[in-house]
Amino acid sequence: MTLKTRLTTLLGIEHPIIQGGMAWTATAELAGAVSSAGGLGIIGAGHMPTDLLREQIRMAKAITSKPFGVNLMLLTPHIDELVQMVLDEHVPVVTTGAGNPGKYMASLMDAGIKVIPIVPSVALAKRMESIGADAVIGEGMEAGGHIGELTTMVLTPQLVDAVDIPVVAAGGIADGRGLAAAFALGAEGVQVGTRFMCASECTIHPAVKAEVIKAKDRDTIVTGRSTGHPVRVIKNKLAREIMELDRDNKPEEIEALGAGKLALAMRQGDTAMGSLMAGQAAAMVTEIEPAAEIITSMIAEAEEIMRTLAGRVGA
Ligand code: TUI
Repeated sequence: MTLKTRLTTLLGIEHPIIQGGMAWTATAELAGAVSSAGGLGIIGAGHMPTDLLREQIRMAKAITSKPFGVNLMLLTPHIDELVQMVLDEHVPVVTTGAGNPGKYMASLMDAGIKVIPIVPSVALAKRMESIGADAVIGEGMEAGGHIGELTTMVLTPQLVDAVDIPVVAAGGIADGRGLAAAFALGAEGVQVGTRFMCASECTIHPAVKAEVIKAKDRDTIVTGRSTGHPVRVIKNKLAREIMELDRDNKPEEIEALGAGKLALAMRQGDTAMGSLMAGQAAAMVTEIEPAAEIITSMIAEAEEIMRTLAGRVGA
């Protein structure tokens, strides 16, 4: 048994696993390792300056001959410039987050780039399909970082019913059980973020990897609801301060306090005052291991589950 779907065919990849495009976290080293291992590696552009993202794209091309992608975070002020550079560099795949990529869809498609928007709702998925998206990633609120309202369990099947393009499930998926469950819901692939934070090739500060490994079931919380951009993080001093501002309904102060804090965590290793964006699945991440191990073990485990379940049917 192999896990081939319309998604693996669309992207020309071996395994239906997309790595989350985490800002300040998903660098060329990680993306290259994931793509080389047969998944789809993604460079997280976040607020990266255009020249730095270009360098990252070229580094990924040097690391792997396989397809990889870039995640464009649509709230970034210089997004127009990033899109132009991604077009110039002929990046094979673009995923988008934190907004509606409608404005960029035609130019990306014309350049032959596969576009896979991340969506938190059925309505946005339908809109994306209607303007030519190649697939959608439905991200449940179990995920880390900026999230929507729905859980992966209820969002995924509704997306599968609503659109004809492939649906990728994201949020809370960190092992082969999650992968098999996503397939049961009708998804044709998964996006995995938090577990790849602890890939050996992930260049985030080791102190953050230690926090992910230490995290237990209730150690992430959603902060910043009052800003309209709720963000899931591992609880720390910063998160508690933001929660307090949330309670007092002070969104401007949250924006000010939050600025630069993701880089402070991921690059500097400040686990107290940095933003430890990670999903609920942090509780299921127990070790640092190569990206290839993560992928092959997830696939083997999912295949074993599917074989077992198939054997049970009619028994
Ligand atoms: O984008 C993410 N996760 C992120 S982005 C990020 S950087 C950031 N930092 C502080 C505040 C806000 C962002 C950290 N983590 N995941 C994909 C995702 N996209 N989740 C939810 C959405 C989304 C939300 C609304 C996508 C589209 C959308 O559309 C609204 C509209 O315009 O219809």
